[in-house]
Amino acid sequence: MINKLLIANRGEIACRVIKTAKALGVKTVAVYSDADTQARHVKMADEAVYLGASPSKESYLRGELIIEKAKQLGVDAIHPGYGFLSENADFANLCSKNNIIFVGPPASAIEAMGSKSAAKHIMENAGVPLVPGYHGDDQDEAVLKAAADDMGYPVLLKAAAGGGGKGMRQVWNEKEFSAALNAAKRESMASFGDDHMLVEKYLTRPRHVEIQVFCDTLGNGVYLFERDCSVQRRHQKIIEEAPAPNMSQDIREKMGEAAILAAKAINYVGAGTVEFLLDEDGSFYFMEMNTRLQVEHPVTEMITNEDLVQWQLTIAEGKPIPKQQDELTLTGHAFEARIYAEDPNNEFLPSTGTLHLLKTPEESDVVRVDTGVEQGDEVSVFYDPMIAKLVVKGETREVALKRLLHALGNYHIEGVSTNIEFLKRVASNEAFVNAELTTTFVEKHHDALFAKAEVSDHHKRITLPTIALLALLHRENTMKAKQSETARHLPVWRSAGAWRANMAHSETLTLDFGGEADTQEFNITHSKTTHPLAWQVSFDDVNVEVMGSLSASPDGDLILNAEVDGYKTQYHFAEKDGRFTLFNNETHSSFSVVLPSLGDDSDANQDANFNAPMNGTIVALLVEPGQKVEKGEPILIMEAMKMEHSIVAPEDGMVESFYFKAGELVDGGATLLSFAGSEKE
Ligand code: MV4
Repeated sequence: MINKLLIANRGEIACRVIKTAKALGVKTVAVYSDADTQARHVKMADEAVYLGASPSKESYLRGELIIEKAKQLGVDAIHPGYGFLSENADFANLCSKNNIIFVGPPASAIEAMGSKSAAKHIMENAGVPLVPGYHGDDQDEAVLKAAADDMGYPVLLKAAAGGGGKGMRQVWNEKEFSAALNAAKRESMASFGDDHMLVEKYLTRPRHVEIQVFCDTLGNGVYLFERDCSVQRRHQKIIEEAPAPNMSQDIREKMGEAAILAAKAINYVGAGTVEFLLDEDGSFYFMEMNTRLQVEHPVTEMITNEDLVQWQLTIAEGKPIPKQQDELTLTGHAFEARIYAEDPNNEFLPSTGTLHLLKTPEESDVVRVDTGVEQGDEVSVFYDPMIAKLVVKGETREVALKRLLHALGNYHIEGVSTNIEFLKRVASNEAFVNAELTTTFVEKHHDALFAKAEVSDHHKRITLPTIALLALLHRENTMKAKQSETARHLPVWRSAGAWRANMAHSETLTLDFGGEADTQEFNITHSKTTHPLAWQVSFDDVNVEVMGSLSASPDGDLILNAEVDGYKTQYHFAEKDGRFTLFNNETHSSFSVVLPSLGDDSDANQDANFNAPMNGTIVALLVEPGQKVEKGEPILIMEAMKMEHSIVAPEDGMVESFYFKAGELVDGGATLLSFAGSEKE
């Protein structure tokens, strides 16, 4: 009986395993490194033990330390998750030697699947279909070439010690064979210290279809149908789905039975995944077997309504698999999109930083977010930059896909680059919608997936004016807040075109959207309507009235209710260090306000403008003409629109003369004073 479970992992899978353990009343122990001291999985577990420094080999890969901690805490079982020690036969053996249940397959099964060529020999003997090819020990070039000639070109050279796409090379005709073979052997020796090669018939448009299998210690084995993981980039899965689209029941059953054959061939126990290449003609071929719970297991849970971690724990306790094959049903369709902190515009390199905005789609029985992070967490360089898995289901693939797109539209992250926009592109791509899936999907549709986003009419006529509205409303709020702090001397205007609250004349508002020269200027005039928070916004051929209000929801989300040219809708927004993010299901935009530069003295005076921005009354002259003043020092206060405003010195210097006395009325636009910068004195 498992009463206490240690999860030898981190991130979303650790949280996911803890969730099921808690539901079963199993006590949980988390492990953590320096970087994960405040991590979500540590907070979710009943207990947590420190392993060491952030690099995995100094923490999460320290098998002996993990065992030692497990024994100290009276742990019955260890769940390895995926990655880290999950397919480490030595660690599985170490658990057994210390009478700790390893929630996974026997070490012998892990070892058997560790070598791709050994795995193929085992499967060949078990009658599992393999891609036509040569997997022999005789590595003489003539033997390999003869095999290639016999099966016909194109062929694929694969490093026996390789995997996950490493050490593969296509050969399109016999003339290329010798050079390609020697290059592939050199690469394999350099990468894996071994240059054994397999030669296979190259399937040019295969699908990656994998079968979820479960075997118990009593000889039972079932498959929980299939997942299509064809949409990959450089062997990184992007979106997975279950079941595989357009999969016939006949092929499903044949593939499932082949997967069970494969599992039984290695006396498998626990959760396993048998990967196949599915060719266009419906034939399928064993690729490899993964001896762990896969990242994408949630789509299988969605269509079977089974908890696969609960199955793992049940089997690890020596009990039979919870259901027989004929009790398992496939209902609906599910997708999983992997949300990554990476930059699709920069070779998908990982993006690190603080998740200062993390707004996830609302969860339900059809929308699930498996994540290991919370708002404010750091995405570090030490680990896989996965932020979450977004999993949705629907009665049909079409419904599920619509839900996926909608949920992606409600996933908002600031602080790191993410692949969310890229995921939306994939999910809305016509070929994807039509389930035209092959492992070459991303390269085949590269231009569509990576084209620069066009500025839509909606973005130009609604979103951009809304962004200007947010900037203006936020300024108003800031002004009022400061006013209430009796900060009367507010440098609300410091030079032409600067920010001015409640002004009654036009100004230029410049917003910076990031990227080179990606700024937009807006001409703003205070609308003639009676509404105090309405403006006329114009740029290019757009000229609309905007109005709205800012508020906070009960759970603290900041909300903008906007009306642009009569179109009303609601947005969430965030602001941090002057950078704004505005978002709703249709929109996600980040920007900052470009304040006119007052920094360099050379143009301070040219830009500085001492004109009354509106009708008002001079309240006080704060310095004497000729008196030296410092940059930013208040020099005049006037009252306008029931608010006091001050003009501050744009630089060190002095007021030469004032043109009005305290108490005098001034017209908007009247020059109030003349100023000489210190350089000119
Ligand atoms: C293949 C293949 C086409 N023909 N074998 C890629 C990594 C490893 N899982 C095996 N892989 C492939 N083996 C033959 N005979 C195409 C791939 C392949 C691939 C397979 C599954 C998912 C994505 C892939 C991306 C590129 C190539």
